[in-house]
Amino acid sequence: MRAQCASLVVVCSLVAWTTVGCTGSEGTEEPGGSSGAGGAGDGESTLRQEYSAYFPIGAAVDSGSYGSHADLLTAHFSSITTENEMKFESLQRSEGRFTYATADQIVEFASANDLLVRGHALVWHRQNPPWLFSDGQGGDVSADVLLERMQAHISNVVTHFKGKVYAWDVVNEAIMNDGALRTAEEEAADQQSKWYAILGDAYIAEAFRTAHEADPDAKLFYNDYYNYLPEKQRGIYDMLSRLLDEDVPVHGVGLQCHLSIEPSADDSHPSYYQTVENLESAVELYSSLGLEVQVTELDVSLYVGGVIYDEASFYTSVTFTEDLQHRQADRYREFFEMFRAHRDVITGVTFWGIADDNTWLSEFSSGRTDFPLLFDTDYQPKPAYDAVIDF
Ligand code: 9MR
Repeated sequence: MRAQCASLVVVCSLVAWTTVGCTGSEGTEEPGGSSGAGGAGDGESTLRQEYSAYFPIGAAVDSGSYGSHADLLTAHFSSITTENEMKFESLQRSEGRFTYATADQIVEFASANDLLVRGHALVWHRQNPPWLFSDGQGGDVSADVLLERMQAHISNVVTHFKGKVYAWDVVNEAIMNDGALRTAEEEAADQQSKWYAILGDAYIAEAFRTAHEADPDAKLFYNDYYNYLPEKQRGIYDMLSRLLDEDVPVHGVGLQCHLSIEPSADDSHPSYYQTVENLESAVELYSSLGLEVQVTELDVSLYVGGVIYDEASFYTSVTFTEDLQHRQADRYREFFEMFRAHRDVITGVTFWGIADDNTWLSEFSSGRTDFPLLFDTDYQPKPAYDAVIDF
């Protein structure tokens, strides 16, 4: 029964995608070259076209980048995700006052340009407004009140974007590296979950139920990182399996996929396990539950896990040599081969940004810059782009 429902979801998603995807993926010329401000030149094929028979290709956008990168976005992408603009603190900074203006502008741009919209993220342990978990007197709010606040937020937001946002990351990052649920006891403060502290694991099922009630047509995702870690992968699988057994309306799993140019050499570092095989096993495991899978936040950093970098070794446009550009391209190529091989269950691949001038990986206060996407800081296609489009 479970598998049947989910394959219906996959079919529906493909039908929906076909209606927005470009027809005629007959581009004959080599990509690259005279792409002007980053859009494709005449006769050049685009990512959107080349992948129209596979899955939508998405990009995370922010309040500025959807305008500044409009040429690239509309030429190459068929889906967008708001990078920060639909997070709890962005939409309900003070209780009961919803601020939709920025997100609405992005959604209008998407609808004017035939782009699907993924909503990110309804319930997360980060980027929440201070009032959310507070009783207003210095303590935590009660479980009853927090549950009401969560339901009110999800209902309001999902209803507001009904028919415009086709998929939601409903719960983000609820599982730790060892496969256990994220609790309030995690060592680092920024890893702790107040949702779990106050509501226990019940918040997860309730979040999905509330979102489904608000928009029964939206696809509801559980989204997380490090899916290549065997224990985390098993923990996510077990949680999803329990949710499905309880008839909780979860339709898919998001694999964030913040990758590095190579796996870590240090076996105590999570990215030691960052191989195509390990990620593929996550795709197979989750889809065996009848769930669809989306790659939701893809990028390939130049920095390798477990290696210590300092100002002198931070990459710049000069030290991002041709050799490195081609190694990054090879890394993209091997993952995309796997994604394409699983197009029956992978229903979207989204990059976490558009071009290298605007990436969360260069947000560090240390000044560390990174070059993790397919288009360079001048919006021109990189070798990584060729690796993804030539197959
Ligand atoms: O890209 C986002 C960045 O601009 C924010 O500063 C950061 C704050 O937490 O969140 C980033 O996006 C994250 C996403 O929401 C969830 N998965 C990890 C992403 C990168 O940190």
